[in-house]
Amino acid sequence: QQVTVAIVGATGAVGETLLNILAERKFPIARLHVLASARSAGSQVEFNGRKIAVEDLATFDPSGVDIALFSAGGSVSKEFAPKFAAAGAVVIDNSSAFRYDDDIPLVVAEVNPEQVRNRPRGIIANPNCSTMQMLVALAPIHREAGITRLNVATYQSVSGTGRRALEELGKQTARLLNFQDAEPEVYPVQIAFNVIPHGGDFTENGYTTEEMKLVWETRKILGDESIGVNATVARVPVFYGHSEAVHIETRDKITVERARELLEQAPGLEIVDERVGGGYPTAVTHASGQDPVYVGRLREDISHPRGLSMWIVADNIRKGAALNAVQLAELVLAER
Ligand code: A2P
Ligand code: 11C
Repeated sequence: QQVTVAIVGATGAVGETLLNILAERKFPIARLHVLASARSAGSQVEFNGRKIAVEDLATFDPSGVDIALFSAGGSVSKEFAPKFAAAGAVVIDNSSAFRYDDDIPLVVAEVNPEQVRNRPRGIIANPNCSTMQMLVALAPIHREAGITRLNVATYQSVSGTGRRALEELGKQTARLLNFQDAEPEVYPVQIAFNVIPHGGDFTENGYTTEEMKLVWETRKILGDESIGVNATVARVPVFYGHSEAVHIETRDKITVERARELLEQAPGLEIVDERVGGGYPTAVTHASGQDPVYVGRLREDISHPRGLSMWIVADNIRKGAALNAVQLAELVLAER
């Protein structure tokens, strides 16, 4: 049965990928509305080889929309997602606007899919990209051995910040290679040829919002408020694909062999773990443009009796955002 779908933020980095993934997965669309701000209303986006005119969200009537995929930032979601839900749509929201509300499910398709049904407000939240990819890998280990604490350092690509950041990295790189100066605009300091230990905004405890998302979202999705999470988020000059060095401590000892066995069976995940040069996943060689979460560098922590270390990489725009949103939409459709 075919449904009416609206994409809010269709001209953005995630919006474009949402359109591609809906087409790739042959999502049963009867009618598609592509929405953005008045700035781009009237321009066109491509869907399945066709051009579709962008409509202005501010004046759009949501009645008749079955599923709305929002990716236009938190303030747009706060204002418009409840209106779409009130008009009868199931909203899948990629922003952080509702993620931490108790009556909003926060769902990774491979980890807690049953939670999509639990949506009294008609809104389902899509997790942040860095939490998403980490939990596809950690959930199977948590179920078996109980993760008590984890340390994660992220290496996040600029596409996570949006289209303007993709342009900034390209332009700065070209200018610097031509001996011109590169004034930062999107990021507080130069991103080309640099690493910036900062994502989101600073909070009172010295961590940034991007770091605290890893804390709050991990606990909510795994349903365990006792897990200790210590995160450092860095932005790196990579276009697509977030990488993460993750160190976990478990309640029960788990060997690297057993962890590999569990991950081999885990959905949405591929292991690339040869202990030779290039025998590990990277953003460019594996993740960019691909659906799976890739895990490599699996090893037992030599400094802790129940510790494991690993390297987790995924395309932040695909599994980290658009793909999971479409998977959630598929779960909603399957209820019908
Ligand atoms: P627009 O093209 O009209 O600015 P990105 O994260 O890649 O920068 O994309 C953000 C997306 O959110 C774009 O599609 C952008 O549309 C959309 N957007 C931003 N602000 C609004 C708004 N106030 N109303 C509707 N869409 C918005
Ligand atoms: C980044 N994770 O890479 C962010 C982008 O909470 O959904 C997505 C922000 C969010 O900057």
